Amino acid sequence: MGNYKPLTKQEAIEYVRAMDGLFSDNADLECKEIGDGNLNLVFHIIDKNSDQSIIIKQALDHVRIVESWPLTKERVRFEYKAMDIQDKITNGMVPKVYKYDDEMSLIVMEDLSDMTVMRKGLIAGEKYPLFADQISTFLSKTLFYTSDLYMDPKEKKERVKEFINPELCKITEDLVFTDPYYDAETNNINPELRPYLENEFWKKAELRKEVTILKEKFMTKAQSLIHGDLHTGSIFINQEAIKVFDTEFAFYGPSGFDIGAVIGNLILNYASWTGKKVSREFKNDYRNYLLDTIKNVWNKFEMKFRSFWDKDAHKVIKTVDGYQDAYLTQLLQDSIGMGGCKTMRRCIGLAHVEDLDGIEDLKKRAQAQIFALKIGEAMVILRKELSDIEDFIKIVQKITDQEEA
Ligand code: SR1
Ligand code: MG
Repeated sequence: MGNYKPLTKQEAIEYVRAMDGLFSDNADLECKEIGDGNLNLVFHIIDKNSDQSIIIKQALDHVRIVESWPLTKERVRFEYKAMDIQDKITNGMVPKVYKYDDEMSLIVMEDLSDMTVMRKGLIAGEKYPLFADQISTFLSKTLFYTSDLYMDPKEKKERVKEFINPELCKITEDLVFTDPYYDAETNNINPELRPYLENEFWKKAELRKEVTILKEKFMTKAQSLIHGDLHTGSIFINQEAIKVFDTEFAFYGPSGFDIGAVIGNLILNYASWTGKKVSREFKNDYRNYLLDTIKNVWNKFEMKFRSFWDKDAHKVIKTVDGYQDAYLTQLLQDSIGMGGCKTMRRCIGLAHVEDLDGIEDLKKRAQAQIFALKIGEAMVILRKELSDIEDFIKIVQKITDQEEA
């Protein structure tokens, strides 16, 4: 890592100019630093002559949003390796990589800015009818084909070793599974939400216990190679396709964490409409769309996962009566429970989401946050009672009816 230095915009241009075959010699390159995430630098470089463009993502040696928080740059290696595996398994559902530079801790990759970051699309009230089918393909393929159901056990354990990603896991252990459930210093709290947290939320001993049980599962269940941060800000989308990016949190963890991230982030958007100036008709229609999407994500995921199992699982696994059903019920419960934690952390913890923080009136924001917290809590507490996704949808509808009454 001897020659590492964070690039300036000019150095980013020089870097890609020196890459063979990327831009032509007479390219008129312009660079903008467009990183709006929590951790990294992101350079967008365009050739004004041809409109051809690329992205450089470079790790800093600290958390971008908290300069005093050091972080190893090796996360780029995890991201690159996981992208490579996901690319092969899903046949191109991640951005194309043009170069990985270990020394500079950067990846040069396909520019997908003609697509939309899904979170922004949902905030704008866009609908994506193909999303459930697309993300269920990504999830079922990556989670099945990296698991012990399919892989040679020795190779799988090599992979587990290769993907030991302690620093990024620690961020999740703290920010998703620990800090939001007490008055931790790292939390980022809307003052209008604080009374609810102090008087009610932080007194919920059962909730804190169940979240800690899920945290243990996150720390110990090396089930599949998971993306590790699959929120709607990690998905580029348009009406035809999705591309999943930002894989630096990848490690061998519980499959339900990825499925839960998708569901939890759809729930965050669902809750956010409480604080927005939209008609009741729009709100109901859009919320129904979000619940249908959640239902379809799970049902399509389950159908595809079962078909991969029937086709490609180890022979002996296929002969165990009832194992497939038991596996999928457990996975549904893990997904909803972990999705609940992902929902709650974005209301209280360090890193929030624009769906809720875009509500400027802090009282209204608190109302939407409390609604999200109630759904998140139910996801954790009631997860063990779920036998299909319809059970979960009914829980959300019930909490919504109480909210609207
Ligand atoms: C300090 S990093 C905060 C969050 O940003 C990433 O997107 C992850 O969600 C992480 O928890
Ligand atoms: Mg990220």
